[in-house]
Amino acid sequence: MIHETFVALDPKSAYAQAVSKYGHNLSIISAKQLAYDDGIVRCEVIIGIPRNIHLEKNSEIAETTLPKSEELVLLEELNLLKVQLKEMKTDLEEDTVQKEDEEESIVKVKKLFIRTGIDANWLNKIFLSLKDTDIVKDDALLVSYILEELDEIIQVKEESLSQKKIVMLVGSTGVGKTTTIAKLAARYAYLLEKPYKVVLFNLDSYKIGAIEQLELYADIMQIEHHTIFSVEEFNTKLQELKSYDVILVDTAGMSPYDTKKFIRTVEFMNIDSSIKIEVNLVLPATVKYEDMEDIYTNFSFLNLHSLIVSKFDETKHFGTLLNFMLKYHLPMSYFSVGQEVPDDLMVADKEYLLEQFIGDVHEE
Ligand SMILES: Nc1nc2c(ncn2[C@@H]2O[C@H](COP(=O)(O)OP(=O)(O)OP(=O)(O)O)[C@@H](O)[C@H]2O)c(=O)[nH]1
Ligand SMILES: [Mg+2]
Repeated sequence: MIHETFVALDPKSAYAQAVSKYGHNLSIISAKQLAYDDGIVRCEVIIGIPRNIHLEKNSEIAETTLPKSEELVLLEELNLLKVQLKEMKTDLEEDTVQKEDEEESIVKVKKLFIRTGIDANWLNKIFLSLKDTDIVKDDALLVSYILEELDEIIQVKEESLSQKKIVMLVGSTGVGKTTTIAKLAARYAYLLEKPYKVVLFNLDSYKIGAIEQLELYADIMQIEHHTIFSVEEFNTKLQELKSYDVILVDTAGMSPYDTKKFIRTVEFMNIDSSIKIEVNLVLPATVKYEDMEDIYTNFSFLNLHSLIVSKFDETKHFGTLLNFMLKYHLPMSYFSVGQEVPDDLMVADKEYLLEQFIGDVHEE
């Protein structure tokens, strides 16, 4: 692993620079804010890059900085044109499939699925791949095929408590982090085949009442809990509570644009702990399509391990949620299906999600 520092006005932009240079297979080593001599506060993020990728990219950069001959410039332009032509061809082909072989079943099935908010481009690609097959002639077959494709792409992270771990919940404000963490605490401590030793940490000292909210749940369930105010305290407590099986960490709700809170969370994540930290993004099933991308880009900065879908009971429309999974491939771990602690929690289940979705597809 090679370390390289990226500097920007916020951690997200610094991370974006690293991604555009080296791709997605990166680790965040640390992040800090510094006031520069020009009076501007900048964020320095140290990124870990796999050695081979670092070497490959830097030799590419060295090559591209050499003066180019006219011939080379022409060749590059030609290649660019080729790519553009190919894209135009694909678009044309997709259009043709839509217009010409819009057999009745395609038109019908497409209409059903588009109504749910599922990505039309993704659907068109499926229809294109099925061109000239019998599947496109039959509504039921076509619907099953699309569901199978969804089933293949959606990933589930199995529940595993075989190793000690720190489970941290992050997400936008009010999505259900604290409620879900209380449900998880009860599940791990009392509801599985074997009781696990669970402790709750609260990093949220921003919100009025946040400490009391988690304390109340913890007291009722008789689960040890601590409010943590600094990284040092986090480290000390982790050492003291080494014998616990699961350390559940609640964090403050963060708007995806709240740089300060992101940096603070990264500091907690970067402690030198021998115990694995799993960061779970809590995302409501009611997520708006327009917000989806910002949420993912900003929270993915925290090296997400899995997705907890909250407020599953508050909607019957799962198209946007499925788009999120199709696009970002983040495996889901739990569904929060109501306000009741500890009952309203389910281990994530693809079949259940797809059943709910198909209900939405067929709703008149
Ligand atoms: N219907 C429904 N309500 C939920 C669910 N999960 C949480 N809630 C409710 O959503 C509200 C906010 O829940 P919290 O757990 O406080 O959310 P949070 O993410 O911790 O909020 P902040 O700490 O302020 O960011 C509460 O009224 C919860 O009872 C769920 O799965 N379904
Ligand atoms: Mg909370």
